[in-house]
Parts: sequence; C-alpha cells; structure tokens
Amino acid sequence: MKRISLVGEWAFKATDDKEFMKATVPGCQFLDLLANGSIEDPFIGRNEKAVSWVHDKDYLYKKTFSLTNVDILEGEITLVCKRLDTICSVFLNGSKVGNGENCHREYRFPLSEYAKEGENLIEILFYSPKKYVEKKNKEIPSPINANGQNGIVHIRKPQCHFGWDWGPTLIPVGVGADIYIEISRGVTLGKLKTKILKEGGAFRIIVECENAERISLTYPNGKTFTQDGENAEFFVDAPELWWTRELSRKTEQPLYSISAIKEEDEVNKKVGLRVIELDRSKDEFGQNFKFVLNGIPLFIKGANYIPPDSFVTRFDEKKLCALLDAAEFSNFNMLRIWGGGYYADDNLLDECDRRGILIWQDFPFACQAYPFFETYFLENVLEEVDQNVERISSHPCLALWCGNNEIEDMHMAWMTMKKYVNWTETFFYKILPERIARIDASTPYTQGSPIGSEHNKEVGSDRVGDTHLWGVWHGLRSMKYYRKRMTRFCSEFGFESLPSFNAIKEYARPEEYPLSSATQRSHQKCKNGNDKMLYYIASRFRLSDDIRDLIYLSQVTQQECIADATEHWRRNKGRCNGAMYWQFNDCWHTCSWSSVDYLGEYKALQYAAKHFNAPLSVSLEDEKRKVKIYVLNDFAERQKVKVEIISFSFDSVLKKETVNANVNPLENLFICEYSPDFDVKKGGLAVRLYKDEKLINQKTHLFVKEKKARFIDEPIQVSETRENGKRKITLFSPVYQRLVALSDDSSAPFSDN
Ligand code: BMA
Repeated sequence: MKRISLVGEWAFKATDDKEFMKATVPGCQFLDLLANGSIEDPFIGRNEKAVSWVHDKDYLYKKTFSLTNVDILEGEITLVCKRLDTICSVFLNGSKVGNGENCHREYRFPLSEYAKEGENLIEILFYSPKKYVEKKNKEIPSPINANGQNGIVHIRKPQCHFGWDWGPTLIPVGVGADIYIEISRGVTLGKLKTKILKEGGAFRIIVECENAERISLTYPNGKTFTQDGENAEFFVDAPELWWTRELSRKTEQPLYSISAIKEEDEVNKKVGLRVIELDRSKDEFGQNFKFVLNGIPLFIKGANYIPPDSFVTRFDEKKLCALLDAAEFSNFNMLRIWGGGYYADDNLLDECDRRGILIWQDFPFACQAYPFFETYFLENVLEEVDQNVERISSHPCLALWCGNNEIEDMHMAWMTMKKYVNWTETFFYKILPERIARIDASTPYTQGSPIGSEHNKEVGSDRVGDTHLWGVWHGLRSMKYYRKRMTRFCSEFGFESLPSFNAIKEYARPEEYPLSSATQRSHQKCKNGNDKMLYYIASRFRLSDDIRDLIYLSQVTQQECIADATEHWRRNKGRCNGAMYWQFNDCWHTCSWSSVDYLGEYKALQYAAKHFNAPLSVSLEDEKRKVKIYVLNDFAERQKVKVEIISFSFDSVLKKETVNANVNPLENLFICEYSPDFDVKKGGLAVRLYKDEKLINQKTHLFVKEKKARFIDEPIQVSETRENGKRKITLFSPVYQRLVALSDDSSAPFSDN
C-alpha cells in the first residue's frame, strides 16, 4: 500500500473571490483567512460579529499531486478523507468524484477513473453550512433552537458551531483532519476487528483481519504470540487488568497490542482487558445508576468535555495532554464527551486508555429533535454510527454509549411535533441500540442524558437514571439546594466564573474590563450570566468592581458551590454514584462553567477538584452550627488513617483532637459530630487526614459567611527558592488566611492552590 499525503499547503478562495490564497490543511476557512490577514482574530473583542460575513460564502480548496505511470497502471487509487467539514463536492481533474455530507464520517473516494500520470488536481468545494441549514429547514421545519440558528439538526456537524451558551457563532468549513491518496496494489489488509470475551478469570481475544498472513498479540510486558492467517484467538489466562488510575495506582494502564501483517502492510490496535458495566438494577431508592469496573463499584468523578477550540484543527497533542494532565491532577476518573460537539477522536481515546480515564460518549445529538423520519438523514446517521462505533468500541476507556444530550429533557419544546417525538423514541430506544449491538455488544448504553424510567418519563428524577441539576445557576436556587437532591448520578451541574486575567487581557482592552462593557457581554453567552454570577458572589463575599477581584471572587464561589455538591453526593455513595460537573474546558475566551480556561489556566475549581475528588479524603457535612466529619475511601483497599480535628481562632490553635480510624475498602466512615465552642466570627474548624504520618487531605470550615468573619488583616509572607529545576513558593502567615490564591504570568499550574 502506498500513501501520498495531502496534508500541508493548499490554495483556497471564496467562490466569489478572484484570487486564490495560501491555505493549510488540516484547517478551516477562518484559520486560513486569519493567516492571510483577511480577517481579525474572531476571539478578540467583538470580532465574532465582524467576521460573520464568512458564513454566507462557499469556499473552494485545491491542491495538486503527482502520480507515476506505475500508480496508474497497477494501483487502485483512492482519496481518503478522515473529516470533511461538512457539505462539499469533491473533484479530480475537473470531474466530480463524490460528495461529503457528514463531519463525523470518514470518506473514501475511488479516483482511478479520473486519475492520470503526472500532475492531478484535487478540488473540494465547501458549501455554506448556514445557507444549507436555512434551505433544509424551509423544506422540513424543525423545532426552535434555543442556542442559535434554527434547523441545525439537518447538518451532521458539531451543533455548537452555530452558537451555544458558552460558545461563539463561528461555523468552520474545510478539511478537518488527515487526507491522503491511497494506492493499493492487489489484495490489501481489511479492518482489524477484535472481540474480547471474559471467561472466568481469563480473557479470550478474538481477532479477524481480512487477508492478513499472520496476527500477533504482544503483552504489556513485551511477550509476543503469533498465529498465521486472517483469524486468531488468544487466551490470556493471567490477564493484567485495565483499571482507572485511582484503582491501579499506576500512571500507565496495561495495554495489549495486536497487529495484523501482510507483506509490508501492517495494521495495529491496542486493547485493554477489563469488564465495564452500568448497574441499573432496582434497589431501595429506586433504580441504580452505578458504573462497575471489573466487579468494583465506582463513584464517578469528572466533568463534561466540549470541543476544545472553535477551530479544533489547531488543538494539538500538546494541548490535549495538558488538558488531560488537569483531569488527572483533579482525580477525574471519567470525562463525558458531550453530545453537542464531536465524537472523541483517536488521540483523546489513546491518551485516556493509557492514563486510566473512562469515557462517556454521547452520540452527537443535543437539545433538539432530529429528523430521523427523513430516510436520507437516517441513512447518513447510521453510516456515521457504524464508523464511530467500530473506531471507538475497542478502547478500554469507553464506558458508556449515550444516545444524546437533553433531548427528552427538552421535549416539551416540540411536543406538538408528533413526528419528531415518535421518531426520537424509535431512534434512541430501538434503532440506535440495535445498530450499536451489531458491532459492540458489551459497552453499556443509555438512550440519552438525563434518562428516566422510559421515554419522556421520570426524566430528572432522583429515583432513576442520571440527572442534570440546573436549579442552582439557571434556576437561581441557593447553592445549598444540591444537599436536598439525592440523585443516583449527577452528570451535569455547574456554576460560571471568569477566565484568567491572562485570558481577559487577550480579548479585552483595559477600558473594556468591566463586565458591563460590550466586549465582556459578547464573551458571556449565557443569558443574564454575569448578573447571576454577581448575585451568587454577593451571597458570600463583599463585591468589587475590580476585574481581578471579580476573577478571584467568581472562581472561589464556583469552587465552593461545586465542591459542596460533589462532597454531598460522595458522602452518600451507594445511593449517589457519580458527580460530573459542567463543564471541564472552554472553546474560546469566555465567562463559562469551565474549570480550565481557553489558555489552559486552572481556575480555582480545577485546584479544588483535586481535593474534593481525592480518593481518600475527609468531608465535612455542616448543618447549622454542627459539622459531621467523614472519611471517604474510594480505594479498593482498607485504609489506616489518622484524623486531626483542629478548632482554631484566626491567630491561634484552640484545641486539637486526634482520632485513629480504619476505613473499609470503597466505603465512607463517619468519624464524629463537632460543634464549635468559640466565637465563630473569629475562628473555624480544620480537619486533617494523615496516612503513614503524611498529610494527604485537609478541609476547613467557617461557621459564618466570609463577609461576616472578622479576619485579621496580616500580609502573607512569600518566599521563592528553586528545587531540582522547579520554582518552590512558600507562603507564611502568623494568622489564618482564607481561600489563598496564587497567580502569576505563567500558565503552568501550581502543585496546589
Ligand atoms: C446543559 C448542557 C449544555 C449547556 C449547559 C449550560 O444544557 O447540556 O447544553 O451548555 O447545560 O447551560
């Protein structure tokens, strides 16, 4: 098999322009226009609006490549496109070879009929998605879109490209991933398909790869076994199981490599040996929603992952690893790939396989009813489903296929459109699960998120399924509202905060820093978002109109809110079995629910998550003047710990009690109830957890709101040294300092904050 890569320099222009300009593939029209100086950066100021004319144009991309006489005579010549975004026509030497109509599908176009020796010209004409959606929606009206343009359900493209309550309306088109010419002579290797069966304590790995001469399996320790032919079965009787990072305690999880070979051609795949289940059995509280990995029940801790850039082709491996480092830093064991974006790509899946982070994959349908009744649409979707289920299902990190995001939750908006309602049920309750099972019969499936007991029944109930709790924030309920919700699994709950000052300095001039400026308002896509943020901050702290104070205050309020909710559900593990906050990351500079901003800077929430998600931690349940103290253990081993209970005034330790405890595997342990015997305006409670004499977790609690506390105003002494190549920053204060935040110009995260 010979490949000619088409990645790199292309030429492009709007169809109504004369001159071609330089383009870079993979990429999109926005990045190419920006590189040519034709537009200002859409992320800066209010340029998002200024560049909206781009959406009305069609764009033509072209590139030449050469073929030899041998290629022409002997080879089967195919154009392989890993992602064409989205509605497009493909030409070779002026003849049409095919169409693209789905950003989530890979396309293979046979070229042999039009290919010639020497120079060949590839042209791809990308049609305006905005105009395509307008036209389709006239033909087949669809429900109102609360987040942006109506009719986006007609195009198989990330729905958030048309605007969302954390994202701009920037609709890219272009060659969105790898693209190459494949010249195959004679018989070629087929797809490498694997099936993994558990048999007692052993696993059987069944492999098939059409036309392979031999297939080999390499263990994590490097031992290799080879079998001839295109089918092979390997029996692994002492498997190295794949675990989440917190259960394996390893930074790399064991993976088995499979390769199929034919002459010089080879296809490879890595697999992990594990069993993942979603326990939805009935119990005293209703119906479970609990992930079980190799028989171990998990409390899921993580967040929702959205497309990491409005123009994802510039989100490189380095940025991906930095983002997943943040997930590991904060003790995530799962990421939900939210249904308004893309399917998880291979890099993300490989990294999560390696690191031991589970993936909950929504199918890309979000907050709208889709026209499955239209045969052309349905067939397009089913091909997309086959390709992505085939590609993703062999990754050990895959924990769940979830039909969609919030379609049932929002069905009231289109309940009169019976065709849409009926087909939504047919597709997510029948067609899709059956289609998945043809390829992947072992990964758990839910029809959507949140899910109830049956279609459009008990959606959002605490008795059954998962929930998206937005009473706090969207519903302006008190942050303590979560304490009343004994949800089985909370897969969305969130609180907005401002991004880092470095981020704000990138998109706003100093005179535009105030939240009331038009620029700040254009970087806040949630209706009344800034007002809600100030409302909640004021419930705890004294307000300020200095932007740096507002960054700090919004971020500490966000972390307090998410921490309190998560710890409430962790303390009720068994009934509640997961807390995934909305949202992990950003796609541009904005005020949003994220815990890492677009620059990759950790907000207070990302740091706090390290502590409230810690597998072995203390948790304080405050009820008026009392606090119940717990130790939480998500490890599968018994833990011998020491708990220190410290009553302190703001300038001295008043009392220190120590409790030794043994915590059972995977269990929580109630330690004691505590009530303060000092002036609560001038002191608080600190609880420290030691294991093997090492301080591993600490929580502090004030019995009054910060704005009521009589803190002692004493400067914090800061000293900095260097230790084995790292900056070591030491803070000292003779008095208690609340919610200390370190910030500096580097975007690298601190070890704690
Ligand atoms: C849920 C998510 C997203 C949205 C978030 C914040 O609806 O599924 O659609 O961005 O809440 O509003």
